[in-house]
Amino acid sequence: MAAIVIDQIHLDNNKSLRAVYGDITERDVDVIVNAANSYLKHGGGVAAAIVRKGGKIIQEESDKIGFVPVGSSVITAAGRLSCKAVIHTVGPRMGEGNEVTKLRAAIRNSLQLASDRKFKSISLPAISSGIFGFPKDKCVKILVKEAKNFLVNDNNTTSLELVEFCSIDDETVDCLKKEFANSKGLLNCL
Ligand code: AR6
Repeated sequence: MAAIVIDQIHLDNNKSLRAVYGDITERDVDVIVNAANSYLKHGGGVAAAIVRKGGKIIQEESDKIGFVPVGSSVITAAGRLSCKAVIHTVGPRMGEGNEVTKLRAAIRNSLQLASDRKFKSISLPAISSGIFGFPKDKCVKILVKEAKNFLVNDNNTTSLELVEFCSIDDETVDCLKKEFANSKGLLNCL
């Protein structure tokens, strides 16, 4: 499937946010993010797609890591994927409590880990908003806000130049379109 860039926001500090309609396993970025569970058993959703395309090394390295608390992120090889690594971040399951705080942490920690590894570009899926049931529109708002804050606040330190949100889900893509339009409006008012 050929990816379509839906929209892009260029921040003042030469860093960018991008929304893409496509398969995250095919993105040409330094690192992609997997929406994982705490046991790193990549059985369904985007996790299964990543292991299917990248190969069993990703599941093997995940098994060596073992347990990851909700809101935290770890990194493995990318196998046959074109990116250099995969960051596995654990979002909350809807209903477990404190979901917004946990989702924000899951996003921030994946951006921080990418930055610690000196990566310049990252692609994230709509973490928690599939099998884990977090509302899609709220997820997208949190994704865009956290990424924007990270790029602006970590201006002097982060290696990241491009944060991309990638989705194959039509409803999520619509939410991304709206959120990017809203964010641009806000930026223009500054
Ligand atoms: N590219 C981009 N987005 C995708 C792709 C893809 N190839 N495949 C799915 N999505 P989910 P979660 C979208 O369920 O809610 C797994 O079993 C999907 O449409 O993958 O955090 C894990 O092992 C949705 O919008 O993640 C965990 O147990 C978004 O990615 C659990 O699911 C996230 O959906 C995690 O559930």
